[in-house]
Parts: sequence; structure tokens; C-alpha cells
Amino acid sequence: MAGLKLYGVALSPNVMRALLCLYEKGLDFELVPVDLRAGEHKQEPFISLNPFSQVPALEDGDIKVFESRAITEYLCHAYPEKGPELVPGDKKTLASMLTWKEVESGQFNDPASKLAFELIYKPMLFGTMSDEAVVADLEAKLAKVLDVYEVHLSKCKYLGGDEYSLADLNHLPGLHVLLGTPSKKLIESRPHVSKWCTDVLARPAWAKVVALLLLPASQRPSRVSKWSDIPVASFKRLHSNLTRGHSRKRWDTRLVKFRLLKTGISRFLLVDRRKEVYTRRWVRQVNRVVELREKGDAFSCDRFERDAFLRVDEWEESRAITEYLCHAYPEKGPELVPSDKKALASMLTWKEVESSQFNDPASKLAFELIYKPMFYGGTSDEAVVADLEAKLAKVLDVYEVRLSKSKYLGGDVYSLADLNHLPGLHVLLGTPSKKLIESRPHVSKWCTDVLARPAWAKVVALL
Ligand SMILES: N[C@@H](CCC(=O)N[C@@H](CS)C(=O)NCC(=O)O)C(=O)O
Repeated sequence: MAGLKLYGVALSPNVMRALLCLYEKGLDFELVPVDLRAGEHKQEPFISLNPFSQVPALEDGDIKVFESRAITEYLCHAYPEKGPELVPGDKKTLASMLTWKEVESGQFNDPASKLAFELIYKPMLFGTMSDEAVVADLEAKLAKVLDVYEVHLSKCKYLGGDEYSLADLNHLPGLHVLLGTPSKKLIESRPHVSKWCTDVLARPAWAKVVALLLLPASQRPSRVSKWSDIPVASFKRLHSNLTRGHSRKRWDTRLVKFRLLKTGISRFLLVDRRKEVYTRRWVRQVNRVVELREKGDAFSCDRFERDAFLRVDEWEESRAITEYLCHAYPEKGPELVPSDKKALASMLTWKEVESSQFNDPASKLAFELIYKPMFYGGTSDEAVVADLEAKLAKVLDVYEVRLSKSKYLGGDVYSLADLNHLPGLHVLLGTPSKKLIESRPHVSKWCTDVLARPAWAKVVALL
């Protein structure tokens, strides 16, 4: 394990996540500083490690992984014998862990990281004041998420069950940063969330991450740069006098009935800003079920429905479900989660890229171009569409390079990383934004290939 190198700066919450996992596992590693201020992350050699130009990135010998959540998951699979068992072997506990790991990235992270941006990074790095209306809106969103956590944590000590797991670990940087802002009231006012928070933040591995942050700049394994010298404690002082108290933006909710399966399974979905995500996620789940059925498996939609522990109140974390099905039924269908360490690292990275880089602009475009006119009777906002298309174009530029070198995102073989993209690609191809795909030959070829899978045709037949 001598070759473990983590690239980034400890002050970045995403780097903290990777650092924490390295410390939990007790692995030896080198922290290689990347000077963001000087733009080192946008140049070689860093962009060869992460073409999206973001820290962290990990090198494990000749294996490269980026996306902090792919890094933590990779470390757990690559070094199962080290440290606590963060990925449970038991199927039921695994399902729960995967669900809550996905809840962190799919529900918690967005409002939490945007709050951190408004309340800490915006004033600190850009010298601009937090927008109170934006803060109030984000707090309302996070409060709804934490309400579900409160109920869940009243029933079990940790998110995945009785033991600390990767699902808890991935939350720590977000919790830590939130506790340094006035939004900490959202945590402190919920007794079970608060208890859990105190417990997980007391882990020795987390103390090591914090110690790294508080080291004098001269001793920190990072180049000296002004902003990284600000100790965490001063964040609190910086923001202690911020006031809020805005009327919460009313959630536009409507109930719409989707009858998606001929088997008669119907679903009421809460239609709000996330409705398009729900729809696509549901399609993605069905896709995987159909993929399993392709092999003549007795796996039925009834059984799928019975895997009720995969549900989190109104959330059905599709990416947790697809990952769970791959781990729970490895002998069924194609090998969507590679067993080879290098191929696994690549699959995990691109699976994470789907959820953290591709999904946001793609699902927002779907909302603007399809769901907004369809459900709200509104018209697409051209400026918003142009902005989202520009964002997605940047993401797809990286895909184009990647797919010029390998047939699929994870390598030579179709994997979970490709599968999770299918609903998003399908929806995009039904909008004028399909030009973003069609103008990139390798992306376009990959898209045609993956959408031609018989399992996908079965999903489409259900719609
Ligand atoms: N989804 C990525 C996000 C990484 C990220 O946003 N990193 C930030 C630092 S916290 C970064 O490198 N920002 C520089 C930039 O985007 O230019 C992950 O989890 O690793």
C-alpha cells in the first residue's frame, strides 16, 4: 500500500471525506498539496488525475480514483481487512448502508454544501455577503431532510444500523462545516440527529482530520496560501452575527399518479422541484430489475417491491438500489460491479461522476424543457437552458475524451457506471439539448450503444 497518494488541500470538505476514510482505515498515505489559488488543479499533471479539475484525487500505485465518494468506497473495497468494516457484509445492513450513503449525496449534500458556500466560503473567499433569502430557502430544504434523519436515528444508532459505516463517514465534513455556521440550529434542535452528530464527530479518525486543519501553516503538508491559513474556529466568529428569519418559500406540491408498470404497480409521487429526479430514478430502478430478468431469473417486480427496507420514507434512492442489486445478486446478469481492483476504481469513479457532475445539469435541463411545461404549464427559460447547456457541455467534453479511450465509462465492459446514465441520456435525447450528445462522436456512439441494450428497451416498453 506504499503508493497511496491523496491530492488536495485539507480545508476542502471533499478532501476531508477522503482523508477521514484513510485515517479510519489506518492506511499510510502521502497528502500531496494542490494549490487551488494558483490554479494547479486546472493544469497538468493534476488534470490527468481528475479531468474535472477538482480535488480530491487518489493514486494507489497505478490505480487512479477521483470523486471523494468514489475514493472512500474504493478504499473500503480495496482494503477490507483494514480498520472497521465500513461496508457491511450482511445483505440487509448493506442495503441500509447503501441507501443512506446515497441519501447523503442525493439529499443532504446539496442544501448542506450550498449553505456552507453561502455562509462560509462566499464571504471568506469572495468577500461577498451571504444572501439571506437563499440561506432561508436552503435551511428549509435541509430541515425537511433532517426531519427524516431524526425519525430514522430515533430507531437506530447510526444511519446504516447499529454500527458506524461509510454512510455516516461520508456525512462528517458536511456536519462539521454546518456546525460552524448559524445553521447548526437545524442539527441542535433535533435530539437524535444532534446525538448522532456528537457521536460520529468524536471519532479519533475525525480528530486527525481536524488536527490537520488546525496545524500551523508551516507544519501543514500543504503549500502556504492565505485562505487555507484560516482556522476552523474563526469561521464561527466570522458568521456568529448573521441574522436570518425569512418566510420560507412555499413548496409547490401536487400529487400525480404514475402508472409505470403493466403489473399494476402504481406510485404516487410528490411533485415538487425534484419530481423529474423521482421519475428518472424510478425508471432506473426498473431498468435494473429488467436487466436481472433478462437472464430468465425468477426475480420479480413483487420481490422488488418487497425489498422495502431500501426505501427511505418518500425517497427511493435509485443509485443505492442499483448498487444493492449488483452486490446482492452478483451471479445474475452481467458483472456490473467489476471484481478487478483497477476496473472497480474506474467504475466507482464514473458512477460518482454521473451523480455529481452529469445529473445536476442533465436533470435540470429535463425540468426546464420537459417537466416545467408539462406539469406547471410554464415555458422554458431560455437563459436558464443556455446556462445549463453550457455546464453540461463542459461535462460532456470530458466524457468525449474518456470515451475516445475506452468503449464504456468504466473501461472495456458495460458497468453500473454506464447503467446509471441511461434515464438521463434517454430524456435528454427527447429535447433540443440532444445536440450536446450528437455533436460529440464518442459520446454519441456510446449513447447509441448503451441505449440499444435489450434491458433498456424493456424499460421504454413499460413507459
Ligand atoms: N463531487 C466532487 C466535488 C469536488 C469539489 O467540488 N472540489 C472542490 C474543492 S471542495 C474543488 O476542487 N474546487 C475547485 C474548482 O472546482 O475549481 C467530490 O466529491 O470530490
